[in-house]
Amino acid sequence: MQGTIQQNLIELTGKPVADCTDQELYLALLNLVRRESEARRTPVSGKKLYYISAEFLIGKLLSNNLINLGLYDEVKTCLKEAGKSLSVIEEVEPEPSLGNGGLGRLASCFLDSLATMDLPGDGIGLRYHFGLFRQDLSQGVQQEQPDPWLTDHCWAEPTDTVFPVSLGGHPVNARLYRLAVTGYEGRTNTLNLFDLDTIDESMVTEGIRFDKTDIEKCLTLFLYPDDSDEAGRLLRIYQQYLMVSAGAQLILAECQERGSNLHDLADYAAIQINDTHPSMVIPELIRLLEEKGIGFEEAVQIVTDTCAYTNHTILAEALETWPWNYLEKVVPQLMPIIGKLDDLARSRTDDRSLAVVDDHGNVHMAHMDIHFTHSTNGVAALHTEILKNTELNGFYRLYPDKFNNKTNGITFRRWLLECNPALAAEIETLIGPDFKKDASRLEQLMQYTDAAEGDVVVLQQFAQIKADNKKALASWLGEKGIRVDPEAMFDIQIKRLHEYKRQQLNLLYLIHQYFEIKAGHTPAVPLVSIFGAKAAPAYTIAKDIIHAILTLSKVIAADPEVSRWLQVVFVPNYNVTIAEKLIPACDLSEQISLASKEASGTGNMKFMLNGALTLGTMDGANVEIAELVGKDNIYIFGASSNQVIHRYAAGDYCAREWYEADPNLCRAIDFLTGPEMLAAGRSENLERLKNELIYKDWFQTLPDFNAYVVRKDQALADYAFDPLGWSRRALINIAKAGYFSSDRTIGEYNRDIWHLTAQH
Ligand code: GL7
Repeated sequence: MQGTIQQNLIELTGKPVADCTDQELYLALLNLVRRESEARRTPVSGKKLYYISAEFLIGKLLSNNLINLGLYDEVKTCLKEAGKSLSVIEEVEPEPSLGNGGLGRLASCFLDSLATMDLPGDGIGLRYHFGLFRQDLSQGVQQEQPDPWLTDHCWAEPTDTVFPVSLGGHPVNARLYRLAVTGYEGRTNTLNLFDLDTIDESMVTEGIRFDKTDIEKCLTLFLYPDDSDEAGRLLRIYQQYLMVSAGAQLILAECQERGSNLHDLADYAAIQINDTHPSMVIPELIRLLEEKGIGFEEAVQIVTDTCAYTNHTILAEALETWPWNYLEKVVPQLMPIIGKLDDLARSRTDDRSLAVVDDHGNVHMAHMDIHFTHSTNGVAALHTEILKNTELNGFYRLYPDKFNNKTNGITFRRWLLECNPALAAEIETLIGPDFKKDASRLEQLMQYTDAAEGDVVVLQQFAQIKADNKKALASWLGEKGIRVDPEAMFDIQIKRLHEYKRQQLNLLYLIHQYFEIKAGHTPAVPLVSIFGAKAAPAYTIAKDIIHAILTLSKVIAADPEVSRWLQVVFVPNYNVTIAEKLIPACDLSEQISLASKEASGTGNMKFMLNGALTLGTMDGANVEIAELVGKDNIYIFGASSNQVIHRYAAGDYCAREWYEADPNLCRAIDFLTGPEMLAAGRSENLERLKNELIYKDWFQTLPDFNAYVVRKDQALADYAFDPLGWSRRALINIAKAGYFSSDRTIGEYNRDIWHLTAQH
């Protein structure tokens, strides 16, 4: 950078820093970051990765980019000297809600690691105008509102590049927007987002309603538009096709520019298909290659060699299948190709369950991915084993060499350096700065976890950082009118609202605790239980769970006898920015999914890195966390994945029997529709949830209830009676978190799947 920060800001704003508004400073910093990011762009030679994903949950970018460019401290000081505050200026930046959960956040962590490791790797996605939605809880139930982020000045910049895409036979132009992704002391890559010029934001009325049939006006308004009707499902296919068709054209154009003759495409591009949303890129690439004169069989081979597929879930709902006649409406040009791919797949195996098109005419996107890419990976060790042994066993037997595991990771730049600067500074004092780029160095912190006298000081310092972070969170909540006691234990469950993640199990515990306190059995320490979660707009029970938590929160707040010991907080509109405030302040991390159902989880890793202990089931990456920290430094409970899989297979799980057999459970569930809750909440939602738990309970909450209560109470007691031991165990978690750096994950993808060379 030329000149000081101050000189640059004066040049960009035309006045002294002290005279600028926060808005002006935000824009100036945005432009400064852009300039510096562009200066780090170098032309790519040879192979580049294209990570195609319906979601990129990028979070706010200003601080992150300043850190990665090495400008953060200087900017902060310069602003402070002029009486300004970077954290206040950051408030000006809207957070783009271009993702739904871990899958989208993972994609963003991967982009950060790629750039940091000097690997040429770009993202391809869509420029949704209103993102997922903004969650409003003011009425005691979730209401969805648009979440606009496209202001005049925004990180994604329009380009003159447009690609023609045919949607249901109608030609449209997909415009390319580019967003610079700057690595930590690394190269600058690009997130490519596509959009139509014809989108009409004014179509949205009454929350997030709009006419889903007017494709050219509505296509990119929202991520995951409601697909409970046919128009919604067709809209999703239109979105997916816009993304992959424009993306495939971009890839081919760039590769040809770099010297590819397309026959050798696999030497110029690695394409990672992030879950099944981008799966149509397979037939689309084949179509484009055929248009350029390459025969079908060769095109299939080229695409197979170029593409790889990541599976992120075993839940059937996310393994997309589209009826043939839907696809025919949206992408008639792909149907002959999908038909031929189906023939080809059937020629490879007699097992009809592995077909691309099943006997009912449904197209199985994941099946197409596995047949016609060279790699299929799961996202945590247990998840990959379950795919190989049960869910995708037929495919594993057909293509054993295609299957591999890539345990997820998180970028430590955002999830430690940015969100917890005090902790990062303390670690740097103890072990030096190398952990920022080589996370395995955190292991050196183990030397401070011995019980030796001298370490007490270090442990107390870590405890003090946690206490300060809790106070900071308490004051942030206080500004929103929520008062919490920072001396209490902070217990946090933040993630999408889904029955398999079992926020309802946590809810039942809190009700149980309410009764215990009423009976004079107070917990070992006051507990602040914090939730953050969005429910899919059409997911009724998920919304009922939110309502029940909000109602319980009110009931407890109105009861001084209980609220001295227990507080329940639901933070509205959970997003990346809020996660960055909550995670550094957490004592106990709730990772309580039904074993076998959470593919990996990545919040679990963020909490561990920030010195929280995990209360969890042996599911997803929790299994690897438990192996790394040892069983004394994590609270594990509940049925194992094998037990759960067998229980499903036996088909004899009866929730009602558990409800009737356990008086504590019965008392907690009945409370949902007791007089206290009905006085504060809505009977329709509460009754429905109660019935769901007693008569369905698809995710086996009730069998794990007792074990959960016991383990959680144990955690409370350990925290209360052995604070030093708690700090020691928290530090062990930090020291062992290095494995979960997304740099490690990206290193493995590159070693086994992509084979890119670092280029600075
Ligand atoms: C998810 C999984 O549910 C989650 O366990 C995993 O950590 C994440 C990233 O691999 O992918 N799959 C999915 O569809 N979403 C996820 O978060 C939305």
